[in-house]
Amino acid sequence: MINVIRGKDFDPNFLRIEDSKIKEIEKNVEFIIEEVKTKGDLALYDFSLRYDNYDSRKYGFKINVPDIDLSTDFAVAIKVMIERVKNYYMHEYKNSWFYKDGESIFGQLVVPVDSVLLYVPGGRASYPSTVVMGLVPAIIAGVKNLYVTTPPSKRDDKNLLYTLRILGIKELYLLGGAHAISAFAYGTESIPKVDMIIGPGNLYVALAKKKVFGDVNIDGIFGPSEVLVWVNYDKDLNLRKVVCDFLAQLEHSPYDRGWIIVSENLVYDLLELIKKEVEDSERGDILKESLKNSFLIIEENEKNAINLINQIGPEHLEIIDPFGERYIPYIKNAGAIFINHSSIFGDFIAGPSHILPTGGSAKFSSGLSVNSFLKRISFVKLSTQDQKILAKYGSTIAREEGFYMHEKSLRNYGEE
Ligand code: HSO
Ligand code: ZN
Repeated sequence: MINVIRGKDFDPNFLRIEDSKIKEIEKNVEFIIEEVKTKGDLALYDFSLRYDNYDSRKYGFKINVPDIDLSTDFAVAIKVMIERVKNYYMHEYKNSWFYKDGESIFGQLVVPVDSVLLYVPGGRASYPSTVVMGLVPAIIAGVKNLYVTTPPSKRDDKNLLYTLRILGIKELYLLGGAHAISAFAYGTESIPKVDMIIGPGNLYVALAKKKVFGDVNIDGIFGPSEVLVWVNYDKDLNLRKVVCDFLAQLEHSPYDRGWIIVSENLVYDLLELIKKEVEDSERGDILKESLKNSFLIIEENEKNAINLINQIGPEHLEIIDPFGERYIPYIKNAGAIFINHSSIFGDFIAGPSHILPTGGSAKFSSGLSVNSFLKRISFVKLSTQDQKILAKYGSTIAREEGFYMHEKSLRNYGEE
Protein backbone atom coordinates (compact mmCIF):
# COMPACT_ATOMS: atom_id res chain seq x y z
CA MET A 1 0.00 0.00 0.00
CA ILE A 2 0.97 3.64 -0.40
CA ASN A 3 3.43 5.13 2.10
CA VAL A 4 2.05 7.90 4.32
CA ILE A 5 4.48 10.56 5.48
CA ARG A 6 4.61 14.16 6.70
CA GLY A 7 6.04 16.73 4.31
CA LYS A 8 8.89 17.65 6.66
CA ASP A 9 10.04 14.00 6.77
CA PHE A 10 9.85 13.38 3.03
CA ASP A 11 13.06 12.87 1.07
CA PRO A 12 12.58 12.94 -2.72
CA ASN A 13 15.23 10.24 -3.08
CA PHE A 14 13.15 7.71 -1.15
CA LEU A 15 12.55 4.52 -3.00
CA ARG A 16 14.34 5.31 -6.19
CA ILE A 17 14.92 1.93 -7.74
CA GLU A 18 17.87 0.43 -5.88
CA ASP A 19 21.19 1.30 -7.41
CA SER A 20 22.31 -2.32 -7.42
CA LYS A 21 19.28 -3.30 -9.49
CA ILE A 22 19.88 -0.54 -12.00
CA LYS A 23 23.57 -1.49 -12.22
CA GLU A 24 22.63 -5.08 -13.00
CA ILE A 25 20.22 -4.07 -15.77
CA GLU A 26 22.76 -1.54 -17.05
CA LYS A 27 25.39 -4.26 -17.42
CA ASN A 28 22.98 -6.40 -19.35
CA VAL A 29 21.97 -3.48 -21.57
CA GLU A 30 25.62 -2.68 -22.31
CA PHE A 31 26.21 -6.28 -23.34
CA ILE A 32 23.18 -6.29 -25.65
CA ILE A 33 24.19 -3.00 -27.26
CA GLU A 34 27.72 -4.21 -27.91
CA GLU A 35 26.57 -7.53 -29.36
CA VAL A 36 24.23 -5.83 -31.83
CA LYS A 37 26.86 -3.24 -32.70
CA THR A 38 29.45 -5.87 -33.53
CA LYS A 39 27.39 -8.80 -34.81
CA GLY A 40 24.47 -7.00 -36.48
CA ASP A 41 21.53 -9.11 -37.68
CA LEU A 42 22.97 -12.29 -36.15
CA ALA A 43 22.73 -10.79 -32.67
CA LEU A 44 19.21 -9.52 -33.39
CA TYR A 45 18.03 -13.03 -34.37
CA ASP A 46 19.35 -14.25 -31.08
CA PHE A 47 17.87 -11.55 -28.83
CA SER A 48 14.47 -11.67 -30.55
CA LEU A 49 14.27 -15.35 -29.86
CA ARG A 50 15.52 -15.05 -26.30
CA TYR A 51 13.51 -12.03 -25.14
CA ASP A 52 10.47 -12.01 -27.42
CA ASN A 53 10.16 -15.66 -28.40
CA TYR A 54 10.07 -14.51 -32.02
CA ASP A 55 11.97 -16.11 -34.88
CA SER A 56 13.07 -13.07 -36.86
CA ARG A 57 15.34 -15.21 -39.05
CA LYS A 58 12.23 -16.92 -40.34
CA TYR A 59 9.62 -14.13 -40.16
CA GLY A 60 11.79 -11.07 -40.74
CA PHE A 61 12.37 -7.83 -38.85
CA LYS A 62 9.45 -5.89 -40.28
CA ILE A 63 5.99 -6.12 -41.77
CA ASN A 64 4.16 -3.93 -44.23
CA VAL A 65 1.42 -1.93 -42.56
CA PRO A 66 -1.76 -3.38 -44.07
CA ASP A 67 -4.28 -1.17 -45.77
CA ILE A 68 -6.91 -1.76 -43.11
CA ASP A 69 -9.93 0.44 -42.72
CA LEU A 70 -11.58 0.46 -39.32
CA SER A 71 -15.07 1.71 -38.80
CA THR A 72 -15.03 1.58 -35.04
CA ASP A 73 -15.37 4.12 -32.26
CA PHE A 74 -11.61 3.85 -31.88
CA ALA A 75 -11.07 4.93 -35.49
CA VAL A 76 -13.18 8.05 -34.91
CA ALA A 77 -11.47 8.82 -31.59
CA ILE A 78 -7.92 8.46 -32.87
CA LYS A 79 -8.67 10.86 -35.73
CA VAL A 80 -9.98 13.42 -33.21
CA MET A 81 -6.80 12.87 -31.22
CA ILE A 82 -4.57 13.43 -34.26
CA GLU A 83 -6.35 16.70 -35.07
CA ARG A 84 -6.03 17.92 -31.49
CA VAL A 85 -2.33 17.08 -31.24
CA LYS A 86 -1.68 18.71 -34.63
CA ASN A 87 -3.56 21.81 -33.54
CA TYR A 88 -1.56 22.05 -30.32
CA TYR A 89 1.83 21.75 -32.03
CA MET A 90 1.01 24.09 -34.90
CA HIS A 91 1.40 26.82 -32.27
CA GLU A 92 4.95 25.90 -31.37
CA TYR A 93 7.57 28.42 -32.47
CA LYS A 94 9.91 26.80 -34.96
CA ASN A 95 11.05 29.44 -37.42
CA SER A 96 14.51 30.39 -38.56
CA TRP A 97 15.41 34.01 -37.81
CA PHE A 98 17.67 36.59 -39.45
CA TYR A 99 18.68 40.20 -38.90
CA LYS A 100 20.73 42.74 -40.78
CA ASP A 101 23.40 44.74 -39.01
CA GLY A 102 24.62 47.32 -41.49
CA GLU A 103 25.43 45.33 -44.61
CA SER A 104 26.10 42.11 -42.68
CA ILE A 105 23.51 39.40 -42.19
CA PHE A 106 23.15 37.15 -39.13
CA GLY A 107 20.67 34.44 -38.29
CA GLN A 108 19.80 30.99 -37.11
CA LEU A 109 18.52 28.31 -39.46
CA VAL A 110 16.13 25.82 -37.93
CA VAL A 111 16.48 22.44 -39.63
CA PRO A 112 14.85 19.09 -38.77
CA VAL A 113 16.88 15.92 -38.24
CA ASP A 114 16.59 13.64 -41.25
CA SER A 115 15.59 10.30 -39.71
CA VAL A 116 13.83 9.29 -36.50
CA LEU A 117 12.89 6.01 -34.87
CA LEU A 118 9.84 5.91 -32.62
CA TYR A 119 9.86 3.10 -30.07
CA VAL A 120 6.33 1.96 -29.20
CA PRO A 121 6.24 -0.02 -25.95
CA GLY A 122 4.90 -3.58 -25.76
CA GLY A 123 3.67 -5.22 -22.60
CA ARG A 124 0.12 -5.91 -21.60
CA ALA A 125 -1.40 -2.70 -22.96
CA SER A 126 -1.62 -1.28 -26.45
CA TYR A 127 -0.11 2.08 -27.37
CA PRO A 128 -1.56 3.60 -30.55
CA SER A 129 -1.80 6.91 -28.66
CA THR A 130 1.99 6.89 -28.28
CA VAL A 131 2.30 6.63 -32.08
CA VAL A 132 0.31 9.85 -32.40
CA MET A 133 2.14 11.63 -29.56
CA GLY A 134 5.52 10.72 -31.07
CA LEU A 135 4.93 11.08 -34.79
CA VAL A 136 2.74 14.16 -35.06
CA PRO A 137 5.36 16.57 -33.59
CA ALA A 138 8.00 14.93 -35.85
CA ILE A 139 5.82 15.37 -38.94
CA ILE A 140 5.15 19.03 -38.07
CA ALA A 141 8.90 19.54 -37.58
CA GLY A 142 9.43 18.23 -41.12
CA VAL A 143 11.32 14.98 -40.39
CA LYS A 144 11.53 13.07 -43.70
CA ASN A 145 12.29 9.49 -42.70
CA LEU A 146 10.17 8.09 -39.91
CA TYR A 147 10.62 4.54 -38.61
CA VAL A 148 8.53 2.77 -35.98
CA THR A 149 9.43 -0.32 -33.98
CA THR A 150 7.55 -2.32 -31.37
CA PRO A 151 7.98 -5.73 -29.73
CA PRO A 152 6.79 -8.56 -32.06
CA SER A 153 3.89 -9.44 -29.76
CA LYS A 154 2.15 -6.30 -31.08
CA ARG A 155 2.25 -7.27 -34.75
CA ASP A 156 -1.47 -7.98 -34.94
CA ASP A 157 -2.58 -4.96 -32.94
CA LYS A 158 -5.28 -3.60 -35.28
CA ASN A 159 -5.55 -0.23 -33.60
CA LEU A 160 -1.81 0.26 -33.74
CA LEU A 161 -1.65 -0.72 -37.42
CA TYR A 162 -4.58 1.50 -38.29
CA THR A 163 -3.01 4.48 -36.52
CA LEU A 164 0.26 3.92 -38.38
CA ARG A 165 -1.58 3.72 -41.66
CA ILE A 166 -3.47 6.98 -41.24
CA LEU A 167 -0.22 8.71 -40.27
CA GLY A 168 1.37 7.48 -43.50
CA ILE A 169 3.76 4.89 -42.03
CA LYS A 170 4.22 2.00 -44.46
CA GLU A 171 6.35 -0.43 -42.43
CA LEU A 172 6.43 -1.57 -38.83
CA TYR A 173 9.63 -3.03 -37.39
CA LEU A 174 9.21 -5.86 -34.91
CA LEU A 175 12.06 -5.33 -32.52
CA GLY A 176 11.73 -4.56 -28.83
CA GLY A 177 13.98 -3.79 -25.88
CA ALA A 178 17.61 -2.71 -25.77
CA HIS A 179 18.49 -4.62 -28.95
CA ALA A 180 15.99 -2.53 -30.94
CA ILE A 181 17.61 0.66 -29.65
CA SER A 182 21.11 -0.55 -30.50
CA ALA A 183 20.07 -1.72 -33.98
CA PHE A 184 18.70 1.69 -34.97
CA ALA A 185 21.51 3.58 -33.21
CA TYR A 186 24.28 1.81 -35.14
CA GLY A 187 22.50 0.15 -38.05
CA THR A 188 22.79 -3.51 -39.09
CA GLU A 189 22.58 -5.30 -42.44
CA SER A 190 18.77 -5.00 -42.30
CA ILE A 191 18.15 -2.07 -39.97
CA PRO A 192 18.82 1.54 -40.97
CA LYS A 193 20.89 3.76 -38.70
CA VAL A 194 18.84 6.82 -37.67
CA ASP A 195 19.73 10.28 -36.36
CA MET A 196 17.37 10.24 -33.40
CA ILE A 197 15.51 7.71 -31.25
CA ILE A 198 12.35 8.72 -29.41
CA GLY A 199 9.61 7.23 -27.31
CA PRO A 200 8.93 5.77 -23.90
CA GLY A 201 9.81 2.26 -22.81
CA ASN A 202 10.66 0.05 -19.87
CA LEU A 203 13.85 0.39 -17.87
CA TYR A 204 15.83 -1.58 -20.48
CA VAL A 205 14.77 0.77 -23.24
CA ALA A 206 15.37 3.89 -21.13
CA LEU A 207 18.87 2.75 -20.14
CA ALA A 208 19.69 1.71 -23.71
CA LYS A 209 18.69 5.15 -25.00
CA LYS A 210 20.89 6.76 -22.37
CA LYS A 211 23.79 4.55 -23.43
CA VAL A 212 23.57 5.30 -27.19
CA PHE A 213 23.07 9.03 -26.68
CA GLY A 214 25.94 10.87 -28.36
CA ASP A 215 26.06 8.41 -31.25
CA VAL A 216 22.44 9.36 -31.96
CA ASN A 217 20.22 11.98 -30.42
CA ILE A 218 17.43 10.94 -28.06
CA ASP A 219 14.31 12.74 -26.89
CA GLY A 220 15.06 12.14 -23.22
CA ILE A 221 14.89 9.54 -20.47
CA PHE A 222 11.26 8.55 -20.44
CA GLY A 223 10.78 5.64 -18.09
CA PRO A 224 7.91 4.42 -15.91
CA SER A 225 4.93 6.76 -15.49
CA GLU A 226 4.66 9.27 -12.65
CA VAL A 227 2.06 11.61 -11.27
CA LEU A 228 1.99 14.10 -8.44
CA VAL A 229 -1.47 15.26 -7.40
CA TRP A 230 -1.58 18.31 -5.15
CA VAL A 231 -5.00 18.52 -3.55
CA ASN A 232 -5.16 22.17 -2.64
CA TYR A 233 -8.86 22.62 -2.29
CA ASP A 234 -11.49 20.77 -0.36
CA LYS A 235 -14.79 22.46 -1.05
CA ASP A 236 -17.01 20.20 -3.18
CA LEU A 237 -14.00 18.01 -3.75
CA ASN A 238 -14.63 14.80 -5.67
CA LEU A 239 -12.10 12.55 -3.98
CA ARG A 240 -12.94 9.55 -6.13
CA LYS A 241 -11.95 11.53 -9.23
CA VAL A 242 -8.70 12.49 -7.50
CA VAL A 243 -7.95 8.86 -6.69
CA CYS A 244 -8.73 7.70 -10.25
CA ASP A 245 -6.53 10.42 -11.81
CA PHE A 246 -3.77 9.30 -9.46
CA LEU A 247 -4.13 5.55 -9.94
CA ALA A 248 -4.44 5.87 -13.73
CA GLN A 249 -0.77 6.79 -14.04
CA LEU A 250 0.20 3.95 -11.72
CA GLU A 251 -1.35 1.15 -13.75
CA HIS A 252 1.25 1.09 -16.53
CA SER A 253 3.93 -0.93 -14.75
CA PRO A 254 5.04 -1.97 -11.26
CA TYR A 255 7.79 0.67 -11.49
CA ASP A 256 5.37 3.61 -11.81
CA ARG A 257 5.43 6.16 -8.98
CA GLY A 258 3.01 8.66 -7.54
CA TRP A 259 2.74 11.33 -4.88
CA ILE A 260 -0.37 12.93 -3.39
CA ILE A 261 0.14 16.11 -1.39
CA VAL A 262 -2.84 16.66 0.81
CA SER A 263 -4.08 18.04 4.13
CA GLU A 264 -4.40 15.71 7.10
CA ASN A 265 -8.20 15.71 7.23
CA LEU A 266 -8.42 13.95 3.85
CA VAL A 267 -5.94 11.16 4.51
CA TYR A 268 -8.33 8.59 5.92
CA ASP A 269 -10.88 8.96 3.11
CA LEU A 270 -8.17 8.87 0.48
CA LEU A 271 -6.68 5.66 1.84
CA GLU A 272 -10.10 4.00 1.92
CA LEU A 273 -10.84 5.05 -1.64
CA ILE A 274 -7.46 3.91 -2.95
CA LYS A 275 -8.00 0.51 -1.33
CA LYS A 276 -11.40 0.16 -2.91
CA GLU A 277 -10.31 1.23 -6.38
CA VAL A 278 -7.35 -1.15 -6.31
CA GLU A 279 -9.66 -4.03 -5.36
CA ASP A 280 -12.02 -3.21 -8.24
CA SER A 281 -9.28 -2.70 -10.81
CA GLU A 282 -8.45 -5.17 -13.55
CA ARG A 283 -4.85 -4.07 -13.22
CA GLY A 284 -4.83 -4.26 -9.41
CA ASP A 285 -1.73 -6.48 -9.43
CA ILE A 286 0.30 -3.68 -11.03
CA LEU A 287 -1.29 -1.00 -8.84
CA LYS A 288 -0.39 -2.88 -5.66
CA GLU A 289 3.26 -2.84 -6.70
CA SER A 290 3.44 0.75 -7.92
CA LEU A 291 1.68 1.98 -4.77
CA LYS A 292 4.64 0.66 -2.80
CA ASN A 293 6.80 3.20 -4.69
CA SER A 294 4.29 5.96 -3.93
CA PHE A 295 3.66 8.49 -1.17
CA LEU A 296 0.78 10.26 0.42
CA ILE A 297 2.43 13.37 1.78
CA ILE A 298 0.68 15.38 4.48
CA GLU A 299 1.49 19.04 3.88
CA GLU A 300 -0.78 21.99 4.51
CA ASN A 301 1.64 24.81 3.90
CA GLU A 302 1.47 26.14 0.34
CA LYS A 303 5.14 27.11 0.11
CA ASN A 304 6.30 23.75 1.39
CA ALA A 305 4.03 21.95 -1.06
CA ILE A 306 5.53 23.89 -3.97
CA ASN A 307 9.00 23.10 -2.69
CA LEU A 308 8.19 19.41 -2.64
CA ILE A 309 6.83 19.58 -6.20
CA ASN A 310 10.02 21.24 -7.45
CA GLN A 311 12.23 18.77 -5.62
CA ILE A 312 10.40 15.80 -7.11
CA GLY A 313 9.95 17.20 -10.64
CA PRO A 314 7.17 14.76 -11.56
CA GLU A 315 6.26 13.70 -15.08
CA HIS A 316 2.63 14.78 -14.59
CA LEU A 317 1.71 17.46 -12.07
CA GLU A 318 -1.99 17.79 -11.35
CA ILE A 319 -3.12 20.69 -9.18
CA ILE A 320 -6.61 20.12 -7.86
CA ASP A 321 -7.76 23.69 -7.41
CA PRO A 322 -10.21 25.55 -9.66
CA PHE A 323 -7.81 28.50 -9.84
CA GLY A 324 -4.60 26.48 -9.72
CA GLU A 325 -3.04 28.46 -12.55
CA ARG A 326 -2.00 31.10 -9.99
CA TYR A 327 0.83 28.74 -8.99
CA ILE A 328 2.34 28.59 -12.48
CA PRO A 329 5.09 31.17 -11.77
CA TYR A 330 6.38 29.01 -8.91
CA ILE A 331 6.51 25.61 -10.63
CA LYS A 332 9.99 25.04 -12.01
CA ASN A 333 10.16 21.28 -12.44
CA ALA A 334 7.44 19.15 -14.06
CA GLY A 335 6.96 17.36 -17.37
CA ALA A 336 3.48 18.82 -17.81
CA ILE A 337 1.13 20.82 -15.57
CA PHE A 338 -2.56 19.99 -15.45
CA ILE A 339 -5.02 22.13 -13.52
CA ASN A 340 -8.09 20.52 -11.99
CA HIS A 341 -8.58 16.95 -13.14
CA SER A 342 -6.95 17.41 -16.53
CA SER A 343 -4.06 14.98 -16.24
CA ILE A 344 -5.94 11.97 -17.54
CA PHE A 345 -6.98 13.94 -20.64
CA GLY A 346 -3.29 14.60 -21.23
CA ASP A 347 -2.69 10.90 -21.85
CA PHE A 348 -4.90 10.79 -24.91
CA ILE A 349 -6.82 13.77 -26.07
CA ALA A 350 -5.93 17.16 -24.57
CA GLY A 351 -3.26 18.09 -27.14
CA PRO A 352 0.33 18.09 -25.80
CA SER A 353 2.43 14.94 -26.14
CA HIS A 354 2.31 12.39 -23.34
CA ILE A 355 5.98 11.54 -23.97
CA LEU A 356 7.35 13.35 -20.93
CA PRO A 357 10.45 13.37 -18.73
CA THR A 358 10.40 11.01 -15.74
CA GLY A 359 12.67 10.07 -12.86
CA GLY A 360 13.34 13.71 -11.93
CA SER A 361 14.71 14.48 -15.42
CA ALA A 362 12.09 17.25 -15.69
CA LYS A 363 14.67 19.28 -13.73
CA PHE A 364 16.80 19.57 -16.84
CA SER A 365 14.74 18.43 -19.81
CA SER A 366 11.38 18.81 -21.52
CA GLY A 367 8.74 16.57 -22.99
CA LEU A 368 8.66 15.66 -26.64
CA SER A 369 7.70 18.55 -28.90
CA VAL A 370 8.34 19.91 -32.39
CA ASN A 371 11.56 21.52 -31.17
CA SER A 372 12.90 18.15 -30.02
CA PHE A 373 13.44 17.35 -33.71
CA LEU A 374 14.93 20.67 -34.74
CA LYS A 375 18.59 21.62 -34.93
CA ARG A 376 19.75 25.20 -35.06
CA ILE A 377 22.51 26.22 -37.45
CA SER A 378 23.99 29.67 -37.01
CA PHE A 379 24.35 31.81 -40.14
CA VAL A 380 26.82 34.64 -40.80
CA LYS A 381 27.52 36.79 -43.86
CA LEU A 382 29.92 39.63 -43.04
CA SER A 383 30.16 42.73 -45.18
CA THR A 384 33.62 43.77 -46.42
CA GLN A 385 33.47 46.75 -44.11
CA ASP A 386 32.72 44.60 -41.03
CA GLN A 387 35.49 42.16 -42.01
CA LYS A 388 37.90 45.08 -41.99
CA ILE A 389 36.78 46.39 -38.60
CA LEU A 390 36.52 43.02 -36.87
CA ALA A 391 39.84 41.64 -38.17
CA LYS A 392 41.74 43.80 -35.71
CA TYR A 393 39.95 42.49 -32.62
CA GLY A 394 39.80 38.90 -33.89
CA SER A 395 43.52 38.77 -34.63
CA THR A 396 44.33 40.11 -31.16
CA ILE A 397 42.34 37.28 -29.55
CA ALA A 398 43.94 34.74 -31.91
CA ARG A 399 47.42 35.94 -30.97
CA GLU A 400 46.69 35.76 -27.25
CA GLU A 401 45.31 32.24 -27.65
CA GLY A 402 48.51 31.25 -29.46
CA PHE A 403 47.02 30.42 -32.85
CA TYR A 404 49.40 31.52 -35.58
CA MET A 405 47.34 30.80 -38.69
CA HIS A 406 44.15 32.17 -37.12
CA GLU A 407 45.93 35.45 -36.51
CA LYS A 408 47.48 35.52 -39.97
CA SER A 409 44.17 34.71 -41.62
CA LEU A 410 42.38 37.49 -39.79
CA ARG A 411 45.11 39.99 -40.59
CA ASN A 412 44.41 39.44 -44.32
CA TYR A 413 41.17 41.38 -43.79
CA GLY A 414 42.62 44.19 -41.71
CA GLU A 415 42.65 47.82 -42.64
CA GLU A 416 46.41 48.37 -43.02
N1 HSO B 1 0.59 7.81 -19.08
C1 HSO B 1 1.44 7.61 -20.22
C2 HSO B 1 0.75 7.74 -21.52
C3 HSO B 1 -0.27 6.71 -21.88
N2 HSO B 1 -1.23 6.24 -21.07
C4 HSO B 1 -0.45 6.08 -23.06
C5 HSO B 1 -1.95 5.37 -21.72
N3 HSO B 1 -1.49 5.25 -22.94
C6 HSO B 1 2.56 8.65 -20.16
O1 HSO B 1 3.16 8.69 -18.96
ZN1 ZN C 1 -1.18 6.60 -19.01
